[in-house]
Amino acid sequence: MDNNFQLPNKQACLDQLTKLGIDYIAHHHDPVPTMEDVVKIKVEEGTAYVKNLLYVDKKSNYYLILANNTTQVGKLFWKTLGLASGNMRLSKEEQIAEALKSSKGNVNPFAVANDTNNLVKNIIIDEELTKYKRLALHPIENTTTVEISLDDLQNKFLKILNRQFTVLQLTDAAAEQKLEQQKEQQKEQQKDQQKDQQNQQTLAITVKKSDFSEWYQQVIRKAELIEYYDVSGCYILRPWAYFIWEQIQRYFDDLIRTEEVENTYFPMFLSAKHLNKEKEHVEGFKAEVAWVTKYGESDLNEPLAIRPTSETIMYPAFAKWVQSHRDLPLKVNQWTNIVRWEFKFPTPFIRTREFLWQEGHTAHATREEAVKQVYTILDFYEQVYGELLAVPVIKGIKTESEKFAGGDFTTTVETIIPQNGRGLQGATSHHLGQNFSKMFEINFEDDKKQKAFAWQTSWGLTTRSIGAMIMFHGDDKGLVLPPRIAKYQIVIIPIIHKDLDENQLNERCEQIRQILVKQKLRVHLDSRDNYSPGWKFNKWEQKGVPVRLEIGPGEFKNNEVRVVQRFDNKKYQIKLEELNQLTQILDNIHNAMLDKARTELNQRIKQADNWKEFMSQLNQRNTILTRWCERQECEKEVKTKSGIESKEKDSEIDGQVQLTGSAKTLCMPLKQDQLKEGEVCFNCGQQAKKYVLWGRSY
Ligand code: 87F
Repeated sequence: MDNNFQLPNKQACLDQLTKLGIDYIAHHHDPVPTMEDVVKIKVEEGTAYVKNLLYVDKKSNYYLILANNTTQVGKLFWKTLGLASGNMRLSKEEQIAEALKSSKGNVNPFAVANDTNNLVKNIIIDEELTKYKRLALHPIENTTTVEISLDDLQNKFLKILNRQFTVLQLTDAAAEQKLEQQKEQQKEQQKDQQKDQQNQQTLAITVKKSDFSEWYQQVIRKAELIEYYDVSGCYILRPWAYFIWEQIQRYFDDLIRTEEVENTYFPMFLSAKHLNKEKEHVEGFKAEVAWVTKYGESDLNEPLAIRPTSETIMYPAFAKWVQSHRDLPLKVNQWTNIVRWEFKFPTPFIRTREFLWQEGHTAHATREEAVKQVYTILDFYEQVYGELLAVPVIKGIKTESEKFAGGDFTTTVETIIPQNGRGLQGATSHHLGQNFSKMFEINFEDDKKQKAFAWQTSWGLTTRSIGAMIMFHGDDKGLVLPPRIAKYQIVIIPIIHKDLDENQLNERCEQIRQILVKQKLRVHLDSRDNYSPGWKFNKWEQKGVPVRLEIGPGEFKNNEVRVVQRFDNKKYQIKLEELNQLTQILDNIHNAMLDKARTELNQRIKQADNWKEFMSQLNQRNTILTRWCERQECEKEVKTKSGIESKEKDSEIDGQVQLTGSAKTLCMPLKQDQLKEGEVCFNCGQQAKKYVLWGRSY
């Protein structure tokens, strides 16, 4: 018998069935392209409606599946075939044509006769179908249905084509169900996780600011400033925090540009030889220097230090650049990261092993010029803190024991964290004298052709400043940002209401946003519809956005917005025509925040005339301004004695061990009251020379 026939149409197929001696019942009807149509055709008792599915994998192997109408082809089925269900696709029109010379809605087992290229690798029969007397199938075209037995299909039709089929259980109902359940469970879990994450973000801070160190940890994470990292003492600065740093950079760059300081970049590595060039000043810091000792699997010939500061990196180049007095002043600044491997307990922003800073270095022809530079920069630092971060500082000079050992004198901006009365060094500006220029031979010919050493300054401000700002202004609800550093100064929140058309409301909000953007304000419209207004209020409060604008039905109707100020929770309406007041409102907020902070700082400064008063104030978490003899031995004695007598021992403070209970000098404030004849040091009774501020410190 001819076993190499093709079946181009219905008639050829029916003829072939007769030829093969297959006993069939035929029904002629309109086309039935879908199973919905198919089941409407009346068939004999015990005849199964058959779903014909042609699958194809990525390698163009075809799988023809004859399934009972009610059977779902499960994922497990492909697994039992040793195939990945993910690779299987139902064939498209062109593929059906390619394999079976047939079309969608006309897939049937007779068309296998047309698969002359043997693309159909497997014909699979649903085990369910073995329970039926006959199968209802289309002879090539779906305008006819024939009922034939599975046996005939197998032994008379497919056999002659040299094709075999496999009977398989297409679904393991129980297993499939389990799989479905697992999927459902996974979905639920994912949902829960998402919710958890949302909650994590919005869930209120669980402690009050009075529980200070726990509060701080929660604020920096919930405000999305910091993410933890798996190297101790290193933290991820998230965009919300990095924006603040960028604002500081912009502001300070503008200031130093007025002084003709130029930005630059020096390498981060330095050799031991370089580092030790100026041994004296490095000695005290040596333990904190981090080294690179390997590349790949090999040792470096010469280990390289990672910059802890850049004096010894920069000054050899300075020596080359400075030849004549005309090369002076030389003023450079760089924004970099710094690594100091500290072993004290780390606190994000405040004390970290890697941090960001700017370091400025200048060289001048005269001492006066250098000293002037030192104080100009100190003023700039005061401005960064006051004008940008709304943090008040005290300008002062470090005592001999607290100054940068490499320099002549160190000026500083100090602040005091009101919550615990701890001093925090905000930035330092050093007069280096000629110490480094002599060491590195930074010299020049002066106008009288005499060789002279340059007078130098160096100064630095770090990401610690952000920590001070958080500590000052944050409250029980979270972060409170002063407007000039906030990524979003204003957030607009539409309050959807049934009496208000949502599109109109959103349009109004967008108009308001645009008006404010034109005023150069940083505005965000939070129109997400998957969060409630209440959720958004909390979220943006936690992140510290200075002003929230609410627009609900009342505001919409009256052409108003509701203003809510973050720092004092003041709420009021303003008219749309008054939106231009917002710049002023933000300025007022800044000023009010700074005023409040200054009051709080001042409350932490007490005076003491004797030891008893001194210790009493220290134990009430204050800093203390005293008359002082300016002797280093006396300073040391105060430090030791206060440590011993301190009620707050190391381990008790804020639940952290990093801070000592002893008091040290923070600075000698630039603003000094005149000392009167005969006034003496609070500690030793010798003649007083200066007022000095003492405190526990970070
Ligand atoms: C740690 C390791 C090695 C501070 C260090 O303040 C060296 C040092 O020299 C070090 N920690 N210092 C003092 C940095 C002085 C000075 N440098 C320029 C500044 C501001 C920027």
